Amino acid sequence: MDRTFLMVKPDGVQRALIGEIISRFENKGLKMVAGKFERIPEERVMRHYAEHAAKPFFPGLKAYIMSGPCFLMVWEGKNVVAVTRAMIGATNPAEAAPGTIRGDFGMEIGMNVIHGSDSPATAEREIAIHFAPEEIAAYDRIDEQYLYE
Ligand code: IDP
Ligand code: MG
Repeated sequence: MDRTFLMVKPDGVQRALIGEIISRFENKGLKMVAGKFERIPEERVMRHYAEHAAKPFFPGLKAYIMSGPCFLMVWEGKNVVAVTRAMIGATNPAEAAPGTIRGDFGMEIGMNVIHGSDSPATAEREIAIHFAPEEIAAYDRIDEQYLYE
């Protein structure tokens, strides 16, 4: 089954949105297979956001992600990367469609509540940065026969 890396960012944690966000993905039919609550060490923040390291917003992004604990997750489901990116919405919450997480819960691009991998290859890379294989627990959900044809 396809996997992705999702993370409630420090603003989402402080605004007590972890439960709401998990509920959205659970209700959709996706399956959480790993989760942990932590302040991400600098070295992993740098690896995670390596593609943005040279951009002008990077110092602010790094300070934001390290400003408090995050809730890091691995989720499984058919086409999970595209499905969760659609549910998360556009990068800038001011432009994200209503009904998406960023559209419903954010105001500005620098405080956009949640991260989601943008491709299957990115997902594999990001999962490996944040989780050891033994932290991921595969299992069957009892409703899978009514989620998948
Ligand atoms: P994404 O999270 O929707 O994939 P990316 O372009 O990969 O968006 O940017 C990564 C993160 O960097 C964003 O989620 C946001 O937190 C931050 N970011 C991106 N662009 C800006 C900006 O112009 N100003 C401030 N922060 C930004
Ligand atoms: Mg991205």
